[in-house]
Amino acid sequence: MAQFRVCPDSGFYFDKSAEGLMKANAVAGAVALLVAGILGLGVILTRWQEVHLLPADVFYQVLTGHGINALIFWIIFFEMAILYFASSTLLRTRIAAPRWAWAGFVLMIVGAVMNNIAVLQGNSSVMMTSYAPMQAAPHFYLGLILFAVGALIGCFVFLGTLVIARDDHTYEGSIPLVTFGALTACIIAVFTIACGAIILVPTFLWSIGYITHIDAAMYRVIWWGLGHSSQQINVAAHVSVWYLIVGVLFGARPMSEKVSRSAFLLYILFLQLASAHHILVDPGISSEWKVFNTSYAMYLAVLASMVHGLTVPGSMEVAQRAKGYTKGMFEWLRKAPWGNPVFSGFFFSLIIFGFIGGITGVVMGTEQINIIIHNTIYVPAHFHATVAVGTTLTFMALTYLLIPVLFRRALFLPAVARWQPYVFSAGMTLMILFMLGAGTLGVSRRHWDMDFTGALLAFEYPGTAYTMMAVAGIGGVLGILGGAMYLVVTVGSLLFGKKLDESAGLFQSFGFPLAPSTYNITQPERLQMAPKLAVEEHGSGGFEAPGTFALALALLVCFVVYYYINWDYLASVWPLS
Ligand code: HEM
Ligand SMILES: [Cu+2]
Repeated sequence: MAQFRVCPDSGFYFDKSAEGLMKANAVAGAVALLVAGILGLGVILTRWQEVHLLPADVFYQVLTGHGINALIFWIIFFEMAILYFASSTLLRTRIAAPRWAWAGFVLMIVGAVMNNIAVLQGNSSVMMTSYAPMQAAPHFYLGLILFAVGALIGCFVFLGTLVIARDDHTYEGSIPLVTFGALTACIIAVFTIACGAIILVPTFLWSIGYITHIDAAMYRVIWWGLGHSSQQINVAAHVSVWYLIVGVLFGARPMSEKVSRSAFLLYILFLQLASAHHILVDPGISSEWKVFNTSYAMYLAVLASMVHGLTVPGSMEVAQRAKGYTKGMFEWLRKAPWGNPVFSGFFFSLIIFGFIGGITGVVMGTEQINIIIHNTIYVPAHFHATVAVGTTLTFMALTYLLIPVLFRRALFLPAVARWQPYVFSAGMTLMILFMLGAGTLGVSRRHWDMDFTGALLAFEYPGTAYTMMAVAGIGGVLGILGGAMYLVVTVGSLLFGKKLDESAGLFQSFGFPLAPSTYNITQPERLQMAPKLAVEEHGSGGFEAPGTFALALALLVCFVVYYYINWDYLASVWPLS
């Protein structure tokens, strides 16, 4: 029975059932992003002290909803779409157990809606981390548990699909790098969801009264097994998408497959351990463990990201140079398709993830200097560089790539799409940099009132802290505008975009298959192993990506200077001399 179609523009094969799942998950993710964005506006307009939009209780409620919808629901729905794409489309195989995959999707929807209802009802404003002994309504936890079970089913469908592809010999050699990266993400996801179950199931039972006590320290350690590892899923997923995008746009192949694969393995081996930075000031946890985590384990984890940060632009540079863009250090970059949002979105996410997210991450991960900014607004600044620009912007870029290929629609308002990555990156960068500054001055995260109105022990921040939060506010509003542009383009494309396939109607945009005659391929051609790359063959060809090397050195210099500044700052806060 024919069940595959081939996209005439890209050459990607789509299995009929997998295609519907990709669409449905991506659309559900976009809805969560919409909710998160609206709530994010409330958050940032409250933290901008001169505006101070929301009253305290609503602020914490809105912050809870913002964090969960953005970090959990948007990203994980979208990652499910990526898992199905990376397995079934990239390996040219039918998907395993599509009914199970749909059941998982339904569970995820039910869970997400249930959790949002709990937050909306107002007695679950416990933040995304829901630290015990703060207690939320039972359906807050139950929603998260159902969502996680659904996602776990998706992971097993992905693994099953890999097995089918291997048994059917749909590809030669080992699985492609992008699929390998997705596999890493999936393995970490299973670990993550296990931690989530270990801690959230008892917490749920506690909320309905079956368990009398949840140990706060235990909760935090295990919860971060979920909270931190899930960020590694995101990194593994968006790095895989980077490889995909440079492959599609430039025909680039990794500089060295082996090195890139080893770097993915480092994620599995070390990043979970690195979760200690979240509990560095917690009592009851040994110093040895903290020190081990914030030194060796963290460096090995960071090393992996640095390898990808080098080989992704490096492979793009090699491909561009092969096309003749060899003038000077940076012609390959100057002549890149800057007007194509797939490229600009990917490249900005790479740069901001590396320069801002990476550097601040190492600073926060270092036990000694972490103490300067622990629990300040510096922390959300850091992770907006990693997840809101790194992961989210990468997924936005991928969406622009997928709308014609997967949804068979042309982009709606292409001029808006072209500017979207610029507006979003500019706004977020402004917000991030100024929140970093305010955090260094001590401004707390998750804090409704910088003025400490009516507090018994008054405290006054320097005037610059207020100014910085105001500039961050302006940046945040600009970032929200960029997010809104993304949603206008994507939703607009799904509803009104020019049809690239006659049967791509309204329902097809939300998961229904195209006309039966489109699926006219019974078994896609076998995926051939690509010939060896020239750069992999000779031993001493020199470093063929000097521009990338220069960028990497610039990163190193920024890091060293900034690291030194923080140690210096620590010495002045706490005189050692
Ligand atoms: C452009 C839109 C965005 C704006 C203006 C924004 C603004 C903010 C601000 C100001 C905070 C910190 C509040 C505080 O600690 O007092 C925050 C928290 C947070 N944001 Fe965003 N954000 C945006 C997009 C995103 C995205 C895309 C993600 C994830 C993919 C995200 C994930 C989070 C998370 C997880 C928190 C922490 C919530 C908590 O502390 O429990 N945000 N956001
Ligand atoms: Cu972490």
